[in-house]
Amino acid sequence: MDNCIFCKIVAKQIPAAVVYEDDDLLAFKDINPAAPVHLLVIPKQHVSTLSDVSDEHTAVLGKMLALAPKLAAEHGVAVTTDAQGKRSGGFKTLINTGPNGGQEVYHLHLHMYGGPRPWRGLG
Ligand code: DGP
Repeated sequence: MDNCIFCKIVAKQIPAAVVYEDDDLLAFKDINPAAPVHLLVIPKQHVSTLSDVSDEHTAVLGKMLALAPKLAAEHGVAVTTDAQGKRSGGFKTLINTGPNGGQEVYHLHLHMYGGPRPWRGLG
């Protein structure tokens, strides 16, 4: 898609700190991180928003979500449970959709936030 910044990252026309790539997905570090770990997972195929997905996108959406805990483990922010059963760590996933959803880049992306709090502007 012309003039889509994330399509340009997929095409390696502009640089990004890529942390994962396969035939369908790319994941890279957010340029303006709101948390110690802030990654973006995108489909390589251009889809503007979550409102634009259809049944053909179900598999890639599932892959995006399933990648998040793998990235969390690789970046040290997975949920862990101690011998007493107390959980620590963990991460947040978020998809902003449209103007009221706070979406700024119109190429579907899943935010993955983690690491020690506080995080900027996130609950
Ligand atoms: P959203 O508001 O959900 O559309 O968030 C878009 C995110 O994309 C925002 O956190 C900043 C990030 N971003 C924007 N442009 C670039 C870029 O050129 N490179 C990288 N790595 N991230 C970008």
